[in-house]
Amino acid sequence: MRLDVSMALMERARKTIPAGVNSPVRAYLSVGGHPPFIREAKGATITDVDGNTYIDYVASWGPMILGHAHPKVVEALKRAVQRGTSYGAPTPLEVEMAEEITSAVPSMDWVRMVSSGTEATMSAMRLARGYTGRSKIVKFEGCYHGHVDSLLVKAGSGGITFGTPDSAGVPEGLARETLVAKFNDLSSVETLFAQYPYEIAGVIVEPIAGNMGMIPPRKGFLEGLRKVTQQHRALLIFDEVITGFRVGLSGAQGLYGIDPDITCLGKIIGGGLPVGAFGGKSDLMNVIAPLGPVYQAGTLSGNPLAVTAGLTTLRVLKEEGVYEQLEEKGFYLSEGVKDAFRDAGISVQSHRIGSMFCNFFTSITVTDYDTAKTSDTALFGKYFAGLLNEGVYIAPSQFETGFVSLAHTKEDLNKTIEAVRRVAQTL
Ligand code: HOZ
Repeated sequence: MRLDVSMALMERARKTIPAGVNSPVRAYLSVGGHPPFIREAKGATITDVDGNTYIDYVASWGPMILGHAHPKVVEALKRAVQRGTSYGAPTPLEVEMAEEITSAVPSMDWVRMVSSGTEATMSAMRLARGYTGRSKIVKFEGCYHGHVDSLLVKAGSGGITFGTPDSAGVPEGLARETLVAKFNDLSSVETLFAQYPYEIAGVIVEPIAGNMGMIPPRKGFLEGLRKVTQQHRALLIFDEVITGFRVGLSGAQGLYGIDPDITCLGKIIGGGLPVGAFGGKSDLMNVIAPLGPVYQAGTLSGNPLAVTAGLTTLRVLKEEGVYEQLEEKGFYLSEGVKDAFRDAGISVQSHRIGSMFCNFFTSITVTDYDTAKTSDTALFGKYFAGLLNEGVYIAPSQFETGFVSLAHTKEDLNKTIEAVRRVAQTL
């Protein structure tokens, strides 16, 4: 595969953009090789500037659940763009969006739109602190909630990929307000509540961890979080930026039957345009400005294009049988990949929930940050490079999640399984 044009672009990009990329994992520093620069995407595939086409399982890190350039989304956007791109004023569309979200996610009576997942978690924390009058937040090792100062402590995604889970530039005083517990280990949370009984404003968690690879919650873990936060009058914040509308219409909270106090959304609700949202019960959201003292605002919040793409996406997702299809495709791919690794004699921990998946190159059961880190990242790098060369595009880091979309056909999945089979034999 030739990447000449991409390589030339990277050389040019490095002169004006740090590492040539606008988000660290895209630089391929942990897997080696050269990132293809993408020219266009359609359905389940993306095509780079050298003309190579790949079956895409990154899906823009989650949003493209319908596949790329879905005809309904494209049509809706074409119509919307002619009506202007931003007004900085209320629109009928954002009311529809709020109605769609709150009817799908029962724990959310009210929702505020923002422009990214990072803004959603940042605002959710401020809300938790403003509502409770407390300052400490509990997060989990390896969970990533965007690049919010207080949450870049033991962070997943690029943090774990590049060995910088605790970012520089976060004042010590702020980092001290973040307490870190172990994912899937309720006792580590109880210990923190015992240590700081009246100081914890909230516990923020990705109910299905998706930024240290994909790790499902253990049975009872989320229920336990719900209980312990209620006992201590702290708020439970679900970061469903990845899982919202991905594992079902009501997200991971619907799947596991837990009502958090605050939910953060992003990715899918923007249909591929920049978006985020946070919300909860009305008595809680009532403290948000201008009704209450917790300030939060944004020029592009509820942007008409982003909301149009998101609304159109949500309406397709509400059609009958959509999540069943995603489940079938996810199952088919994951079983095929597991067989391929088994036949090649490679020990892999294969995780999947619906259309989210991840393979860890380790023989140890992966349940948290420490066990995720037992994965052989050098072997992952070889696997990644092999797949890219075969025309299969997965995230360039062991510590991310793969996504199947509605656009993946049986043929795409079979081609992928065959590619994995060939690559696995070379590892
Ligand atoms: N940290 C993001 C995924 N978890 C990557 C975002 C990007 O590079 O676009």
